[in-house]
Amino acid sequence: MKTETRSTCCYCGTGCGVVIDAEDGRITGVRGDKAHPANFGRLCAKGAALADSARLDYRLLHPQLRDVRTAPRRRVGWDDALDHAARRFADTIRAHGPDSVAFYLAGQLLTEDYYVFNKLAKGLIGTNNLDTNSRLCMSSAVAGYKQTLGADAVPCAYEDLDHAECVLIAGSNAAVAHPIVYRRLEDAKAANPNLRVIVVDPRRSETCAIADLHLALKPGSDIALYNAMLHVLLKEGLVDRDYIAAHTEGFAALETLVERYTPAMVAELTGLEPEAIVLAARWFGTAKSALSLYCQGLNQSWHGTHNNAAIIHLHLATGHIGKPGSGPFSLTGQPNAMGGREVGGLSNLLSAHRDLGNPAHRAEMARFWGVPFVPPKPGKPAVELFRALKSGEIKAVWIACTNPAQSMPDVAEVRAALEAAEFVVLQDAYANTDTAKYADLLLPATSWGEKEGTVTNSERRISRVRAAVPAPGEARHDWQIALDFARRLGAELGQPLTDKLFPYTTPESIHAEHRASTCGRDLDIGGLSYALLETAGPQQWPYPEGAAAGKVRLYEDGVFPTPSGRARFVAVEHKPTAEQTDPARPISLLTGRLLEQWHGMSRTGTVPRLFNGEDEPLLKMNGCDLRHRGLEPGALAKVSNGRGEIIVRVESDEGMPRGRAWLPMHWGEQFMNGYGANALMPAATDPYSFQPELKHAAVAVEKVELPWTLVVLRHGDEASAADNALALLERARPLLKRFPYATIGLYGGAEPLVVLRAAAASAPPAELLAEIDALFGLAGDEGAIVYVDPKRAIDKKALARDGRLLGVRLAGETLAVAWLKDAMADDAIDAALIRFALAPSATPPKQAPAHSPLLCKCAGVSEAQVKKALAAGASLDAVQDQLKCGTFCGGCLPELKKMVAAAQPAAA
Ligand SMILES: Nc1nc2c(c(=O)[nH]1)N[C@H]1C(S)=C(S)[C@@H](COP(=O)(O)OP(=O)(O)OC[C@H]3O[C@@H](n4cnc5c(=O)[nH]c(N)nc54)[C@H](O)[C@@H]3O)O[C@H]1N2
Ligand SMILES: Nc1nc2c(c(=O)[nH]1)N[C@H]1C(S)=C(S)[C@@H](COP(=O)(O)OP(=O)(O)OC[C@H]3O[C@@H](n4cnc5c(=O)[nH]c(N)nc54)[C@H](O)[C@@H]3O)O[C@H]1N2
Ligand code: SF4
Ligand SMILES: [Mo]
Repeated sequence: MKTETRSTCCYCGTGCGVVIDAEDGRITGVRGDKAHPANFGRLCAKGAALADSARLDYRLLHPQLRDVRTAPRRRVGWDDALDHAARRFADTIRAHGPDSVAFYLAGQLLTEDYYVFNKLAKGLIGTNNLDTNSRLCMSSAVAGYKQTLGADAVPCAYEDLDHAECVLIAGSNAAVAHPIVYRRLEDAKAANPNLRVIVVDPRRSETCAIADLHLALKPGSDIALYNAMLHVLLKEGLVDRDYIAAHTEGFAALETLVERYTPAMVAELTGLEPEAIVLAARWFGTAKSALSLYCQGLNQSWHGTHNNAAIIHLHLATGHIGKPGSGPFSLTGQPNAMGGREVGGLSNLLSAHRDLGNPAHRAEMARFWGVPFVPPKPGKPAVELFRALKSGEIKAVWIACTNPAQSMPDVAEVRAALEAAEFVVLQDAYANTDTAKYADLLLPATSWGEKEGTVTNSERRISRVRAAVPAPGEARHDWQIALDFARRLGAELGQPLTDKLFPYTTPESIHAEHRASTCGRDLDIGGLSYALLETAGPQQWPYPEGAAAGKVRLYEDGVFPTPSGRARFVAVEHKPTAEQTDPARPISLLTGRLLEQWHGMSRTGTVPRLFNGEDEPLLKMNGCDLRHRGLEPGALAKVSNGRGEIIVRVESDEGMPRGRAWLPMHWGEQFMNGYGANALMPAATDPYSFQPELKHAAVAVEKVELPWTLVVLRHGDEASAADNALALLERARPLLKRFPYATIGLYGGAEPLVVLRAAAASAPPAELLAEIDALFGLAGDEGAIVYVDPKRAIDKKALARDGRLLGVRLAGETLAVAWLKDAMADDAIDAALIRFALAPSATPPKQAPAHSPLLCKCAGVSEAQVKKALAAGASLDAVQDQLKCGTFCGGCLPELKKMVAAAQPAAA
């Protein structure tokens, strides 16, 4: 049976609507939902690949338990698993009190999942030790909004992009991290050529492509820049004195403070030209409407709250808030970063934007839940939570939907904490994350495409998430797992209230309770229901009872949710990064994201074409810095500081100013030998938001001599569950630990390759090569050609069947990879060309068909494929229909139309 299900993309906070096609319980396709107001039918490369990632390889399908750390986990039933967990938690709570246990969750859970966990911890157990990865992500945005505007609410909407005259993008690489928001900005700029875009980012990111002005400030110096912009606005009479007088407080103190932040003084602090600072201020101040878009470049800082406040000040001082095209727009990272905040999913928050520190709020929630009290003691925020786990203050931890062994800063410490813990539960959809090996109990959760609930995107819009296929294996929904555990724990603890506290039978019943908890609050959604979302589609909050629609924009009346009704200016001062470079660690390391990958890659790492941009982690640096270290582009370097070290390949990038380097956060132990970027990042935290500084570390970058190199390129047998590319990759993962440098990944499209890269100081013993050949099905002589030169430690092997090159293992010399990887991915190597695979040459044989560059990243379609279709007479519509190119994000449409025009001049 074929079905069509409307749902929401499970990746970024843009919150794109999708239509899932399924047949006989299998997801067969995903399209953008044309009716969804976030994306109007568009999807980026990750969203476009959702159907390809909807497969069961690597999924966790059954609960697994180990009684002692040293034993392997065994498969158990759900009853055994949850009874065991309830007993362990109850024993710990009885012996050491409620604060000896903790929950660590994620902004990728649905609002309903979150709600049950929050009630379980704060209502049933009586501990506020419930924190989430939003602490690593949005907590400085929360604190920044609350300090200035009085409530944690994004006042803007996507449609403001259409009305803005100036857009200030600060510490956001939207082109990569919020691609459909970026597409909407491109549209706005095309429609209004006078729209000015300023990008504030220490490196020339992909987003700078749309910038009229790029301010490549010194890492961590944002406050100085925004204070200086305010200084210029004041000097040039560009502030709105009436707005300040009518709707704000605290301006006098800030006005005095920014007196010192002259463009000349701030040029020193930021490394920018004074003229550029003045220009940015003038553009922002003279525009009729100004919108700022910001994200982790501001949040992930040990002064992230004040980074946020400093940019919000610019809006308050100019009155660029509460009007079409204006406002401080904090882009949310995860699909439900906002929903988590709504239910109070942080250790200092309570349901519906209530504060744990507020006795009246605690009393309200205790009444609402029907529990005697909500404990007053604040819970531990993420970094402290893991420290307490290491010290033994917290003994048992329940982790759901996040992978802290990779994503937390100073990750060696976090791993030590997980080792030290008495009991670790991990509730994940995938079995192979870096955190999994620390779990005493692994619980299989359903995931995107299988579960029901709601999420809230960056513009406060609540969308439904719907199941298109049944749960795989024994996986259960996150809310069900939390509920079932809560009931058992309540029974263990002899809590008579338990059944009354957890009566839910469906996500809808949980949502109804959450909705009731918001009535009268700033995010009031008393007028929303599943039924309304069904008929009227996604809605923005607030949406109180009786409302006809949600609110597009907040603070239009200039009244703010503070005691005085006025927004507040905060006296914010420049502070450098937590760690300063010095002669021993002279490079300032930045970390962030790639378009095609999502965090620890548990899902995106299963889709070959999402590796076509980068199949190994690349450290980007300025060419001068590389030369200075004797590093050629493509060489291997050790990146280190006092916390750890990793070996990665370097790439020359002239968009990197000297003294800075950039590393993606995606690679962890599943795809490389090493813990990834967070081996290096500091756990320094912001004093208000407790968000750690995941963006900046001081490091040394040195050349490493690992002259012996190895590359394996191997096609999987996609018809075979045991030998497809994903299965091969899984089998080969243990090899990562056998070399000082090693990475593994996928590559290509329909006939994907597994790519293993390794390097060592000298050739390893022959047995290791034999082991690799055996793992990759390259052992034996049938269909194989070999080239061996023992004197130069060169040993190469290629395996072909029926004239098709299936795999190559190059050891000792690997030059051919430069062309061979693409040629194999294109399936362009026939019998006549196979011997070239073993030749020591980085240039392709002239008989080989040329590799065609990708035209459409989202659909993975090359220019050659389009040309071929056009040559056969296809129209634009037919090409799009056949190949799907240009039907997702639309970024390649101009190029595609040009190709159509060139092929069919008459028709065009
Ligand atoms: N493709 C993809 N998209 C994603 C995600 C993903 O994993 N992959 N994750 C989602 C999540 S959870 C989040 S939180 C968002 C993050 O979205 P973004 O914050 O936009 O992405 P990042 O790459 O983390 O960092 C953004 C930029 O901050 C810059 N930056 C670093 N230091 C500073 C500084 O001191 N000042 C300023 N002004 N800029 C600085 C970096 O150079 C980088 O270009 O992305 C979401 N979208
Ligand atoms: N150096 C550095 N570190 C960073 C950042 C950075 O910019 N630089 N960014 C930080 C930020 S902003 C973030 S948000 C974090 C993200 O870090 P994590 O939260 O650790 O990243 P994910 O890989 O998204 O982890 C989500 C996990 O949930 C699982 N999962 C997927 N769907 C479901 C489901 O429906 N239910 C359950 N139970 N599990 C599911 C996935 O398999 C995956 O293991 O990383 C932070 N770490
Ligand atoms: S922009 Fe891409 S990743 Fe983000 S929600 Fe839309 S399709 Fe998903
Ligand atoms: Mo995030």
